[in-house]
This record gives sequence, C-alpha cells and structure tokens, in this order.
Amino acid sequence: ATHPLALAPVSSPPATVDGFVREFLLNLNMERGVALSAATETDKYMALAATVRDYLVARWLEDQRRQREDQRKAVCYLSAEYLLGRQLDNNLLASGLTDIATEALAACGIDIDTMRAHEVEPGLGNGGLGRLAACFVDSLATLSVPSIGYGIRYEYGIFRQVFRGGEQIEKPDAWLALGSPWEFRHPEAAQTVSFAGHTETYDDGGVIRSRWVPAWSVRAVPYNYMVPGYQNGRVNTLRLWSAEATKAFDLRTFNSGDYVEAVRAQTFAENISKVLYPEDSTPQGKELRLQQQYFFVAASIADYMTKVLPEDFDLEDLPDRVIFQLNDTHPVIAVPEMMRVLVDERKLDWDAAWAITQKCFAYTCHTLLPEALEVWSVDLLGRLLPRHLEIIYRINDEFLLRVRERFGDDEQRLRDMSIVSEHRAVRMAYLATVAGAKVNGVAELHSQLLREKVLHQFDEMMPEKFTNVTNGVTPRRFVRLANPKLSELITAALGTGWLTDLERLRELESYAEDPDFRAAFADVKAANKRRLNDVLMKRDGFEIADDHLLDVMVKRLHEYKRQTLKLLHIVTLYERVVSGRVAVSDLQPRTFIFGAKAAPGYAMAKRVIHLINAVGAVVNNDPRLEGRLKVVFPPNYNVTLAERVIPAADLSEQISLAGKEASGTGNMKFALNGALTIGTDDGANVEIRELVGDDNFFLFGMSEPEVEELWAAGYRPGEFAQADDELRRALDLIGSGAFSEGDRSTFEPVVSNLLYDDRFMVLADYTSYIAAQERVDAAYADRDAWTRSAILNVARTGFFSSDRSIRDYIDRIWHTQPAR
Ligand code: 26W
Repeated sequence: ATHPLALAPVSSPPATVDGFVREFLLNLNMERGVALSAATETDKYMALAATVRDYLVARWLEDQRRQREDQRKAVCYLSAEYLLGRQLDNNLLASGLTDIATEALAACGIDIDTMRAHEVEPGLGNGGLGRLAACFVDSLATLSVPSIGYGIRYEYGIFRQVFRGGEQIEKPDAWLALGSPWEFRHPEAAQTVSFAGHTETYDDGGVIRSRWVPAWSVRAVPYNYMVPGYQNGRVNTLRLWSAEATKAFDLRTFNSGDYVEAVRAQTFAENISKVLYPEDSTPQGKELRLQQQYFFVAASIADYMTKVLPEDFDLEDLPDRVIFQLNDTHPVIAVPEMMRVLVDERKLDWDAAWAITQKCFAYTCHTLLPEALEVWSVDLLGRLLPRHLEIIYRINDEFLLRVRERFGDDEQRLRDMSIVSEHRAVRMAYLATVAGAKVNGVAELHSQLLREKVLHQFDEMMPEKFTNVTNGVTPRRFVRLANPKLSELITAALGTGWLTDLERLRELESYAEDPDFRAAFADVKAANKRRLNDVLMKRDGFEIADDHLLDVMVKRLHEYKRQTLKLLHIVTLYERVVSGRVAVSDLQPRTFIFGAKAAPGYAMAKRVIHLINAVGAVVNNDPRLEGRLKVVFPPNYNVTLAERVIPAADLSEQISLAGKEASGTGNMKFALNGALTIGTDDGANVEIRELVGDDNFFLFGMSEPEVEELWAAGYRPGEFAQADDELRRALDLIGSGAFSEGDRSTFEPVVSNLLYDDRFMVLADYTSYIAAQERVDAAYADRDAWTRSAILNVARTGFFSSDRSIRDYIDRIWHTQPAR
C-alpha cells in the first residue's frame, strides 16, 4: 500500500463526547439503517456496542499483528465453556469510555442504563469452570499475556430457568436471536474437522505410516471476540468455533440428487455447536458431546499450527512457542490430535512428537467427585475417532512400560494406572496427567487431595508434575462493575491502582477501625440491598426488607453443595416459632436468597428446587412469622443477577461437605464484597479463613479427615437424627406434607434420602451448622462489629484476584513473558 492511511489500522474515533456521538450516529445510520428518531432499543443498543467496538479495534488489530510477529511464547487456553456475562459495561470500563458514553447517550436522549439492561448475556457455560475461564481471559488481557482463548460458539447457551408450581422448567436460551454485536465471523479462516471412517497404513517412500481416512467432516467457522485488558490498551482474542456443513459433506455422504437429504446434512453438521450440555459434574458419555470436544480442539490446533505459527517453523521448538492449557478434561482429546498432526501430517517420528507434545500441554483438574471424571468408551472413540484411539493405545502401552520399569510387574498397579480401563473406557484425566507437563488443582486443599487420592499413584511416579494454582475472580467485573459504590469508597481511601493490584486492599485494615469509614461502608451495603430490592421487585416481585440480614446461597444445585442443609436451617427456625418454642420477636429477621439451576436430568436436584420454593411459599405467607423470615428464589440465576446479588449480601453460604468442592469462586466474590462467610473447611474456604481470620469467618462441620473417618466407620445418618431433637422435627415437618399441602409423597424422597443414604453427610453436619448460625445471629446483633469484620474481609482477600492466579500459572506452569 502507498497511501499513508493504509499503512496501519485506522485510528480510533476521538475519545470525546462529540466523537462518541458522531460514531454512534454513524453506526445507527449506516449499519442499522435507521434515524435516531425511528430507532428501537435494539437499534440503539447495537449501534452503541458497535461504537464501543470501534474504539477497541485499532488496538486489537495491532496486538494481533504483534503477536504474529513476536517470537514470545503464547498461551492457548482450551475451554469448552466461557460464561462471559454481559459485555457492554465491561468493554466501556476497559476502554475508559464509561463517562463519555454516558454523556454522549444522554445528549442523544438515551439512558445508558436501559442500554445495559438490553443486553442478553452470553451464557456459554454451566457454572464455576466456565466463569473461571471468563475471569482468566480478562486477567490475561490485563496482564498483557500473549494468549488466545479457544472454545465453542454454542447457538444456545445454558438454559433459561422458569418455575411452574415451584418446579424447574428449562427454556432454550436464544441469546443470538438478535445477533451479537461483539463477534466477528471469519468464514475465510474456517477449518475442516473430520470424523469416523477407518485407518490404514501405507508405504511413504520406504517408511510405513498410518493415516486416517475419515467418513465425514464439518466446517469450523471462527468467531472472534475482543477481550480488552483493563485500561492498558491491550486487546486479546477469544476465538469461538461454530459448526457448518461443508460442500464435501453433502456431496460425498448425503447428496444423491436428494435435496431434502442435502438440507438434512446441513442440519446434522450444525448440530455440533447447537447447544451447551447443561450437565455439570455428571458426564453423560453422549456422542454429540465428544463430537463437540473434538470439533473445537481440532479446529483450534489447526488454527494455531497453520494460521498463528509461521510456515517454516521448526516443530522441535514448539514448546518454546506455545502452551495449551486444558480446562478440565473436556479438551483432552487435543493430546492425541496433536500427536496425529505431528506424526501423520508433519511426519515427525513418534518419539520426537511425544517429547514435543508432553511439553506443550498442561492440565487443570476442577473436581474431586469420581463420577465427574470423564471417560469415553473405547467403542465410541473407535467409531468416531479411530486414529485417535490407536494413538491413545500406543501412549498407554508406552506409559505402562515405564510403570513396569519403575514398579515391577505389579499387575494391580498397572490396572489401576492404565489410561484404558478394564471396562474398555478411556480415562481422560489419566491421559491428561500422562501427557501434560503439569497438573494443577484449583485450591490448596484440592491440589493436596488430588495428589493423595484421585491421582495418588501418578503423584508417586511423577511428583514434579503436580502443582496448585488457587482460583481467582476478576475484580473488574465483580468489584468495580458490580459494586460501584464500594469501589468509590475504596478509591476515596486508597486512591487508584488497587483494581490491578488487589493486594493493596490490605491498606483498608486500618480503616476498619475508623467509625466514619464503617458508617460509609454500612451505607454502601444498605444501598446495594435497596438496588437488589429494585431489581428483584421488577424482575420477580420479591421484596428485600432493609432491616433483614441477607443470607445468600447461589451456585449450581448439587447434592454435595448441600442446599438441603440450608433448607433444614430455615425449616428449623420456622418450626421453632410455629411450635411456640421460640417467640417470633426473638428471631433475627433474615431474608434467604437462593439461586440455582439443576441439570435437567438430575431428579434429586430438581426435587430440592421444588422443595426450596415450597418452603418459601409456606414461610413467606405464615402470619405467625410476622414477616421476619423470607425465602426468595429468583429463577434463572446467571452472571447478570450475580452482579446484583453478591454486593448486597451479608452472609455467604459455602457449606459443601469437606473434600467435595474443588475450590469455589462465588466464595471469593462474596468476601471481596464484604459478606462474611459461613462455611466448611473445603476448597478455597480454607484459604479465605486463613486470610480473614477465625474471628471474621463462621466455620462449622467436619474437616475432610473427619469426613473420611466417619465414612470408613460406616455412616448411619439416622443416628444423627435420633441425637438431635430439632433435626428430627425439621425432617418430620417436611415429611408430614407441611410444605406440600399435606401430600406426604412429594418430598418423601428427599427426606428418606437424607435419613437412609445421605452421601454428603448433611445430617452429620447439621448440629454444628445450626450452632454456627446462632453465632451469626449473635454477631449481627452488634452491627458495628459486623461491619468491621466485613471490611476486614475485603481488606484481606485481595489474594483472590484472578490476576494473581494468572501470575501463578505463569510462574509455575507456563513460563511466558508479557507482550512488549
Ligand atoms: C459433564 C461433565 C462435567 C464434569 C465436570 C462438566 C463440568 C464439570 C466441571 C469440572 C464442574 C465445575 O464447574 N467445577 C468447578 O470448577 C470451579 C472452577 O475451578 C471450582 O471453583 C468449583 O469448585 C468446581 O466445582
């Protein structure tokens, strides 16, 4: 190019109110094709989003160019889920345009809050794991780490939850119905991803090689999303793949001049990225899910190898150029895929390829539940990915040889450690552990239990692989955006800079002793409660009373998380009053907020949702309680609602059975927003308590070793019901039909499960939990002391910034340098 303007990306529009107004109207007129006077809310929102984008694009293009030219090592984060939440406000904050945009829109007669409310959040994840990935891409950009996030552009994200008669109904989440203004589709950069067929060997000039002859393929089309760092000028890329039919597909497999069949082929291909699996922690072994996993991983590796790497790149140097971080086992099929690319396509010999592969992958485990560890049957793998199955077998054979060398002919050990189990199932966590340079858990306790239990024999053999990176959350979204009033108060005290250096919150410790600061902090909490009241009133007609302690449990519904323990507490308080044992005037007024989605096929979880609503309906309407206890269960808990609920909370419920919650990240968000935690010694709760101190945390329940001990001794939950009068009364009340219009059968399965099975030991921890809740009431009675504790929670939890997590990944696993 010769024109001076063509030598670099176009410059951003001027960052002024006039500049913004002009760009906004340009987008409205030119892109939407409407005049301001005729524009709908959607038109205005789309034009606004496009305007914010326009300010980021120049930096983005520049960063992409530099990343291509830069020799520095980059991170490819592979995750089947990214639970992003709304983009508009985040991108305004990151680009420093919030005030300018607010003023510019006002000058056009538009209230920016109505624009914020108009956005449908991309819910491309289930819960903790997906939200963690979203926090990580934010921190990667903020720390200028050369990186790409790879994932799937599901057409339907996590289902929308509605309640009918208190029961969960799932509705499709058509988040793309109006189109997304934040994505850039790149059909020209599509990759072909193949499936099924057979393998064969052939003579390649004297060398016998294997190759895969697939039966069908689809096109993977990338959609790029900008991930701006926080006011640092850096813009990273999130690349999500969408499945489309290839021409070859309908020709070869389906098209025999049959138009209807050809269209069916199209639908078949598009199915692959159609919908997010809503199962969280119980893998279903469904073929489509394996197709999704291979689809995005194969496309991502091909993209990296052909579009990001220079053409003449010496593959021996690959480990100095890239690390693929595997977000749980979902992308682990990337390991045999990389081997296939290196050996079959690039013609490296096996040993060289394996040496490279082992340095290019690292694996993060996010669970401890044995049923959550993914396995794929040999039959399914052989049918869908025959070459990958062969490669897995060879990896396993060579690995078992090493086990034999090291430990002798210990057949039991060999069976235990085999990647392919006796039941002809491929254990993906084992494959990841064998292949990865590093394996990490997501909190200290979790990483320790991984080494001692889940992967014990692997730890014995290769202890140097194991490490910990405690999770974190982005303070940009979960403090600055979610809690602007607290952020202002912090900035007034500490000045700026703390948002990217969250340990600086420590400086608030001395402010906890200042009565004026405490009063201001309490005012912020009160204002956040009123804001939540307004949101819930409008959304669902729920009221949050000013003088109630706000007690919050929001997370996926799962037995190990023990929503039923929280319910037993509520039922106990209720029963105390209606039985006359406690005067209603002696109750600390409390509002309990629940938010939880259940996997659609998880019957017990759905019954618990029904029970929460049923208890709420009775408790909320019983005049004997004089409005002192309220149960509020807004449907469809998501990132957007979290941003309103968490800043308003007084008490954070983190009550999983010790040894079951890998980390938790909600726990961190609550503490950072000045809620006190009632919790077990589980996951990152352990680290939160260590940091905030026992005086500022309500610990209860068995420790993990105590859980093990009781389990080994033979746990009989009925004995705990026998031993605690109030526990029996609460269970009896639920069993009596008091919350189901006298029908004893509705919630009988919940009660008998607790009495006769109780895998997660709810009854064993009940007495201790109720006692801890009494300590909560006593503490809340001294409101000023409570506020002091709340401030100390904020001051001492800066460690839980996802910036720190990413630094730990860099130091312990990736060894990358920031971009220039
Ligand atoms: C369908 C199979 C399956 C299996 C496991 C789906 C999803 C999972 C995830 C591992 C579940 C998950 O989200 N785990 C959570 O990850 C968070 C981030 O590390 C942790 O904070 C949570 O404790 C952990 O439950």
